[in-house]
Amino acid sequence: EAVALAPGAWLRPGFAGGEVPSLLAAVLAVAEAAPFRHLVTPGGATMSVAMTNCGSLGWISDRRGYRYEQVDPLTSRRWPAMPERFLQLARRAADASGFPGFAPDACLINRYGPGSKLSLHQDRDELDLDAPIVSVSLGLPAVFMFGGQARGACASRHRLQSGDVVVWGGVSRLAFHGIAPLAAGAHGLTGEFRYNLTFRKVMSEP
Ligand code: MD5
Ligand code: FE
Repeated sequence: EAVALAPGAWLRPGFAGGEVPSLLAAVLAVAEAAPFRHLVTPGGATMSVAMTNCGSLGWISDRRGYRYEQVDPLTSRRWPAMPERFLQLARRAADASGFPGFAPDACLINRYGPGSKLSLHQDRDELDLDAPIVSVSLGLPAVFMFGGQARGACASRHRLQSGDVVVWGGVSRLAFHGIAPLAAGAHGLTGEFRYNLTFRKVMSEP
């Protein structure tokens, strides 16, 4: 049932299938307290993906750089708590993929509209690089681009559909990756959007 995309990277098609409606409801509740916004990169470009966070830390970007913050700069309040169902799902997926006891302290929520994309990048703003990243796709499908260990060429492409979960650990934790521009469409639950939850362990245990 699980597909190895690369060493340490496990695609679990439909792993969150039955939970998609309740996960979406939780996403919308988070966004009421911490609205989706288009962040600006250090280079001054506005990202096409809209983002928010839940958990004790949230990922942000501005002219000063990329980092995790305890306080949402838009609301000046702490990020909303991570819903219990988010934690349970992320832990269950990590357990099934050989990363027992995953305890994420951050969940970045990405919202893709028509044409939104994420250029090839690495996720390396986290202090704990031994923990995996768990990603959950909701709504419209997207094309995931996997670039491997070197910047530049895209090594493989995979379609990610609603309810799919990917666990990125081991040597894949620092692989280059991105999302191709979202094709316009209409999903029964999310309309014109794709949402992606990425669960991260930012702080290393003392
Ligand atoms: C997405 N989000 O579909 C993706 C899913 C992000 C991001 O890339 O940074 O928000 S997470 C994909 C991921 C994470 C860590 C490692 C690798 C892929 N990888 O090794 O390819 O919105
Ligand atoms: Fe990423």
